[in-house]
Amino acid sequence: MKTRHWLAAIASSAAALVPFHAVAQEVTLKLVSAFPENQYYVKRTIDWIAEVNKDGKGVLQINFIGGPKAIPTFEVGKAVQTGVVDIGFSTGAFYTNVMPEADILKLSETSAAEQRKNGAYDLINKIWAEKANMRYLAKVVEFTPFHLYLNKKIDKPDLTGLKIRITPVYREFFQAMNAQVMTTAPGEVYTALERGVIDGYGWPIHALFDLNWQEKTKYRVDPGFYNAEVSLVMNLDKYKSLTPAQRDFLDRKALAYENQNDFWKKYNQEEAARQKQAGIETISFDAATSKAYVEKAKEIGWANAIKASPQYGPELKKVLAR
Ligand code: 173
Repeated sequence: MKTRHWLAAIASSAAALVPFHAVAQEVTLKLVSAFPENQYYVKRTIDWIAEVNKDGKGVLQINFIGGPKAIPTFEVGKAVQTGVVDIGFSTGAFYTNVMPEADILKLSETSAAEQRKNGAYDLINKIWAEKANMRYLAKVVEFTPFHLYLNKKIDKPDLTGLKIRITPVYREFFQAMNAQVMTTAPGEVYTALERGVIDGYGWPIHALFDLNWQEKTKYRVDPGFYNAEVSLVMNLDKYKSLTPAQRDFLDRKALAYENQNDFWKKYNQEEAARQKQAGIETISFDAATSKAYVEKAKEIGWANAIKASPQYGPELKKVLAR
């Protein structure tokens, strides 16, 4: 009896001496960007990381590893899935090699804020967990249409004879207009334009200037279509290994970043004006053709989503489409 008391006393005083809580509580997560480091997206994310690191002392820190020079654009998803890195800053089109569902988020017509409420965010996390071993932390770019940019003039939505740079975002839509397509990471587009290897490319309304593509771009086709999705995704095992306090902190910081998405509305208007100033002409169709163009993009997008994921395509449509 006496001996056991004595042992217990030693054990508890030893525990008191070792501040194991303090040691275990700070974790450092590695983050890599699938977008080139000179993109404004990445600057915003680096600013967010600085905030996280300022407020997260003793709880959670993020270490920015770099962009596609560290891990190539189309490999970032795999790196997150397997835990080579903890967090990826990417878009679904860049990790369809992990699961086809990734590219379906471009079809969102509901906002990220609405998706937090209508079950979409939970469904996304169910799919991302099951099929990609990922936690979808936050969407940080939205309200941003994609456009077709060209160096040869067209007068109707027909891309016969034109070679167009794509990612999975645009593939089926541009092919339906008879384009010859070529997939490249953003980092390779400038050289492809410069060498005349491509006659155009798909890209959001913004961020041309980040990569100097305005120097090599003559036309933007209006209207835009779909809704660019850029997000922070995390290795699920790592996410689960966080303490409740760390997870809560990270969730709150990611949500705060997502809550700034209205920023893109004004920014996109400014970017369109900047394109005009840089001499990029717009190609527009008549009202009926424009309407059919956008509808066709949507129809092809969902048909392909459901074909690629008969299991989750229809479920996603219910919460993403209007
Ligand atoms: O065109 C692309 O590289 C692409 O798919 C994309 C997706 C979201 C934001 C920016 C680009």
